[in-house]
Amino acid sequence: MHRFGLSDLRCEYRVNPVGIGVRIPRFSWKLTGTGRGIKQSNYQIQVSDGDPLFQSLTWDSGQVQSDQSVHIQYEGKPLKSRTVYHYRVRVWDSQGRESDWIAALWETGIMDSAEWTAQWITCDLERNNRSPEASQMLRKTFEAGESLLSARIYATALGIYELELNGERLNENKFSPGWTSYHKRLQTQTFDVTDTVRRGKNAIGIMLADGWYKGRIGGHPNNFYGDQRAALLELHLIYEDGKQEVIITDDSWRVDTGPILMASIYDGETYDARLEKDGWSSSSYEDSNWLPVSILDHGMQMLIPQENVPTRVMRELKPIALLRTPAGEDILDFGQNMVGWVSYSVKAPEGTIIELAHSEVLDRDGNLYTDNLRSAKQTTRYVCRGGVIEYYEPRFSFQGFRYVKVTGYPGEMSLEAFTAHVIYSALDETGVFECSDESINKLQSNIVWGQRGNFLELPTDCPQRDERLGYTGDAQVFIRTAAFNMDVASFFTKWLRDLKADQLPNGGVSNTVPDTLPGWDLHSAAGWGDAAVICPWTLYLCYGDKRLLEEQYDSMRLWVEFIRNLGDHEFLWNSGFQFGDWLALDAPAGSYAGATPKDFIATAFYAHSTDLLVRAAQVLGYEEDVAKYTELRKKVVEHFNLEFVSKNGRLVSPTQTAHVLALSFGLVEDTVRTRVEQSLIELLEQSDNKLTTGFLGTPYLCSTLTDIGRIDLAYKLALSRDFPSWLYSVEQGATTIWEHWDGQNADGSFWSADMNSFNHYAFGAIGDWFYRVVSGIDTDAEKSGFKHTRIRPRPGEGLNYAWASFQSMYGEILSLWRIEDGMMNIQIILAPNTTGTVILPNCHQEEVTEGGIRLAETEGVRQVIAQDKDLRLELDSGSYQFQYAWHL
Ligand code: RAM
Repeated sequence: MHRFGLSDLRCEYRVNPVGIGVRIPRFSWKLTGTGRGIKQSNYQIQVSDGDPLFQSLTWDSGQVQSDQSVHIQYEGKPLKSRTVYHYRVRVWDSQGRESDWIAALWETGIMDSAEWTAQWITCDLERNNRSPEASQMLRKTFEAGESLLSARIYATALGIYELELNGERLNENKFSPGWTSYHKRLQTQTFDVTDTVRRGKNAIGIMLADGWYKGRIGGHPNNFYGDQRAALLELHLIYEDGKQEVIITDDSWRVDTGPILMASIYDGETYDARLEKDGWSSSSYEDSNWLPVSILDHGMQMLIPQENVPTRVMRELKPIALLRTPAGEDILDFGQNMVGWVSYSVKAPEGTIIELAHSEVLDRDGNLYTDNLRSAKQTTRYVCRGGVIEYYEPRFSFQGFRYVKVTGYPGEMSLEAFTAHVIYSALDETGVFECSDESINKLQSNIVWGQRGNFLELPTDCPQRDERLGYTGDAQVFIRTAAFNMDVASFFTKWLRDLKADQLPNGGVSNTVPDTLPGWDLHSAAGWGDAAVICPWTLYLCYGDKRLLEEQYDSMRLWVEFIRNLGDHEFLWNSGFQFGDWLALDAPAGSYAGATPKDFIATAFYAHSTDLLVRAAQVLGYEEDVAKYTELRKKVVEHFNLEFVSKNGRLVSPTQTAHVLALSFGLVEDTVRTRVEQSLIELLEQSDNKLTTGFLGTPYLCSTLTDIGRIDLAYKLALSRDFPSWLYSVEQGATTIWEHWDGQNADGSFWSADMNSFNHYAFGAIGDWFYRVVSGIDTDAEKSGFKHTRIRPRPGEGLNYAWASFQSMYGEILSLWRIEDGMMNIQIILAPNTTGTVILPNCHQEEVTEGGIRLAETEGVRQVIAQDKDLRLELDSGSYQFQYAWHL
């Protein structure tokens, strides 16, 4: 008998989440076991409020006959705030085997904003003769009694904050409370401090900096969201006898400034260690010369328990070299473009100033290059206290860099003294793609590093220059790749709620979320605003998250209605602000927008978003909308053809992007389609098989070529090392994805100083093609979230093996192909409780074996159908090894 059980219990996608606010949380688990065809037949969930022994239950699902093992909704009594819920699950499989109970927990935060009793505290630094740029330190002492059962802090800030308790930094979270559309939604955090609070006197300290709230953002000077930082905190002490005490932020707190003289997301941090206030967050600290705080009337209605995963230091890197540049600068090379900060230790005389300037690249001469950062300074400055070995690490600013110019560091610099801390939202990595071409593997690594660098609180365009904004277009083109590489469900759920919160009353969508361009007319560009529809749909495909689709549905529909109501043509999108095919190589001189007409692109996206809206309405059973938007899409496609396609099938725009969008979004049919397919190939030939596409065309280029039967061309493009191509940047030594195809030329010069980030994931959307086409792992919209997986490995010239593994919510899905000694070997893994359709390329049933056994006799293979030159198999879960002679 095979082993059987379950593992990885999750509540709202997370293992033992603390401080969440979901009122009807959903549970997921994975079935484990060896062998094929593992299928859940029944499950049982029990939930108890505070009782790990499950003696009193708030919900018992009873034995439910169902194969559902993800997103099962809690159906017990209404949940209470600030409560630990234990839950346990057991399952039965189709052979009647029963698993053990597996238990986990989740804890609610303050779920209703009206429950907050604390007051917002602040201090007008300027009026109190303190520098307004300096970080505030706020503190309060309190007494705790005996026999404490639990202690929790609930907190948030206008700005970003860190907590200390009794002289200790509280936890690993960085940049709390994260970035949301602050006036509408502000996340609150929960910290378990049971072990840190002690009997007798205690002290809490809050460090508070500008962050996104008060710092400069995009083109805005300071104070974008507000001109006062503030903190809000409640400490709940619960004793064994049931007694409760609550310590809150109120006018009894004291405030002062300290060593952090300046902290800015873009510009860096200045820290004067001589101004440290030793022991400031311990109870014995003397604060009589600190200032009283003032109360800020800010309201509580925007408070929501944390939705995103927290931001953390996710890895650390050591410099690989110390460079002395022609300009005589000392530069640390960390070997990898990344995002985070650099810490170091130093022993130097009092007042020594050490400065670290961060940059992504060196210029042609090998000197530090910072022009592409525009106005962002990303420089940290530390003033030594003197006499001892000092350690410095910034707190409230992050940098995008590979190189660090160090000035003022005394004596010989040792690489050992410096560490780079890579910081991003603590997302689990779920995907691996690897193949026989090392440059492609490097490209895949660059894509993942781009995601690490730009998934800090929200999907940003870039992490280094004076933007770092949640550009919707970038997020939309990359989300599918992102969802393979990492578990981005909570991350995007939170971001989409901000998108919805910031959506204009007429359905328009800001080009950055949170909206940092308010009041401008520059919203709702095609391919940007469409994130409102594309992102929830993609999450539905990848995670089967129907609730999110439901939640976002109005926002999706409003977006389509916005387009419909725009301008004077109901079925064409030919007005409003547009970015076009951003940074395409066919852009006319002096423009960032490619040559494809903007109304062509916009109308294509109009049809695409309407199409996805129809699919969402189908999933949700909104029949009226299905009919209504099917009709609308038909009209849009009709008018697209009238406006942009000649009767004989010639597109008005002879660009690769125009052809790719028309084909990929299914806008042309029959003979017209055939002609458009042909012209795409001709266009490629004319440009010597070089791509010319920008942000909007590139993501669909290789998949379109694959769909029209020219996967050979897709392989050629993907494997090309010549400019312009993905591997060109790899050849130039890139360690992340460049914003522009020729960010840096072979001679070391730059295409421009202005729009030239070296960590911009948009073109990294090719990752999706690696996973979905080369290794061939794809979702099935009917049974989304990998309940059923379609696997179609697609070998091509230039590779002799490729494999991808993906940790779905059900467990691992793997596809590997390898051509060796004239044999094709294909390994497939389908997670327990799932099924798959697998297409074995180029073979006949008789010649295929699985684990040495003929297909007809293979356990788990339910159906074999010959399909063109391929073989289509319907498989049960499990691991399979197929083999057959490979001849083309
Ligand atoms: C640039 C951003 C981003 C792009 C917009 C249009 O400045 O970096 O990538 O989406 O503009």
